[in-house]
Amino acid sequence: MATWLRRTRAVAHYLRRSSGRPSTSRVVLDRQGAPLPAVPPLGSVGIGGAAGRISPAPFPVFSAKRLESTRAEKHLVSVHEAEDDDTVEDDDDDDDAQVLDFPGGKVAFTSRMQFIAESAEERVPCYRVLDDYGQQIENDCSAQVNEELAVKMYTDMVTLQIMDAVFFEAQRQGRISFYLTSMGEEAINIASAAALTDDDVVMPQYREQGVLLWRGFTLQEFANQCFGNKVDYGKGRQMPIHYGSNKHNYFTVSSPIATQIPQAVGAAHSLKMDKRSACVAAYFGDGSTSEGDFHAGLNFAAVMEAPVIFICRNNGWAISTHTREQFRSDGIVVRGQAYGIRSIRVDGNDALAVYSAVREAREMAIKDQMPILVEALTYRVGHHSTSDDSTKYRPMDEIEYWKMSRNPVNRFRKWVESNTWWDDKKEVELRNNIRKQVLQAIQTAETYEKPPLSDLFRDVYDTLPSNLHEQESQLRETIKRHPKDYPLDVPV
Ligand SMILES: Cc1ncc(C[n+]2csc(CCOP(=O)(O)OP(=O)(O)O)c2C)c(N)n1
Repeated sequence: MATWLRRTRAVAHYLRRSSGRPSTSRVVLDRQGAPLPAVPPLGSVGIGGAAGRISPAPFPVFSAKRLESTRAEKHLVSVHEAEDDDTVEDDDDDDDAQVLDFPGGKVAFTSRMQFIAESAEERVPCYRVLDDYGQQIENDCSAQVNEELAVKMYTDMVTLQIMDAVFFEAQRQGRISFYLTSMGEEAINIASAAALTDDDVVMPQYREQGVLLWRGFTLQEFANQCFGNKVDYGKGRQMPIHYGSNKHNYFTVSSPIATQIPQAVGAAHSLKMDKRSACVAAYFGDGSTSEGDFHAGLNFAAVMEAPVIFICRNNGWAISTHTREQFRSDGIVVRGQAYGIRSIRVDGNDALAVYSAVREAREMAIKDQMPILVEALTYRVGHHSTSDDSTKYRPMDEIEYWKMSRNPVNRFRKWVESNTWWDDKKEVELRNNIRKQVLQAIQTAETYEKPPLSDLFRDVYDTLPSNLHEQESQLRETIKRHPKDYPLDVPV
């Protein structure tokens, strides 16, 4: 067998040489899609070779640039070619040195039957910069977070906390129909947003209101959306918390989970075609990774080499489904490599770690035109939404532990304070001030009228089609017949 394989290879190698083709027929394209100089055949460069003179490939260009994730293939190429050059000693019994020239890359043979283990010996470690007490572990932290940035990050984390708490109460008082907090995930929200630029497109799931806050969406705009009043950009046609803003490059939240993932890849591919110096940040939870869209999206991104950062908030729970019931892999991070995507696991409750990981991810996504996966480990401290009571399916002490001991806002505050950029006086002033602003925003939002009934049927088609005309008339008839069943504050 070994002899037959070697002979076959020798014939193929002879044919390649006599046709003048290099033994590596793959052509590499640069980032602009132009072919890079062909890799010369071994032995053609150097003393007496064609050093510095690389002739263009005499055959069509088929394949594109390869990612680092396929570097194993390159390794095998060198083994194979070294053999072709007869620099490797012959050994009839050495099947291990032989390779299968398979579409997509050469694969080494082995005579050892070995299944790949279902999990690695050790879990992928979690990158962090701050210890549990908010002290910086490494002094040479790659993230250059100066006073101005640190204070803005901290104040936005506090604003997010207060907005969530007050809006949650507003729902309990019956003033809005629904709300969903990001409690416990303030660091992922704000620090990842801080690491992006406004040109980067955000495709949110629904627990990323802090990203929009960071970009300048005002408390009033948040309140208008939740109250569905006539100045809400969605004209009251979405449930509360389905924010969106063209101005802030933030796609509207859509409830079916994971749909944003393949969409993000498409958007990233379009940024690539337009040669824009920007990427897409797609946010999602651990539960979303059980959707087919997650897998389709990651594979699509890897193959298209799309500049997208997948930011997975692994918060332990998908409503009442624990991650143990969701997957058996070592979280999400290991799946990146399976799809050929560079990936990192980061402490999602460490604002500095999230900031530096996402900043680096952005740099690589844009410079190297490739997708990156960031798995941020965190915990959903709040209920899933106002429609949920999480104490029914998880222990109170688990919630308390994450709320108190692993609180990302307190931890970041300790670091900001240790730099003498923050103190108790500023803290009290900030919290009072933000609370007043949120309450004011709610009061103002309540004073606006609701959007008119006709808005329900507009904005999808240029001219209203007959079936929507019919539905509108039917609705008006029904309201006339049952006036008590419809809200009085919607202008008919
Ligand atoms: C396609 C689809 N299936 C199911 C649901 C119901 N659902 C809403 S949120 C949610 C849990 C999502 O969990 P995760 O992605 O971990 O995000 P988290 O809420 O923890 O932030 C589910 C199953 C949905 N909205 N869309």
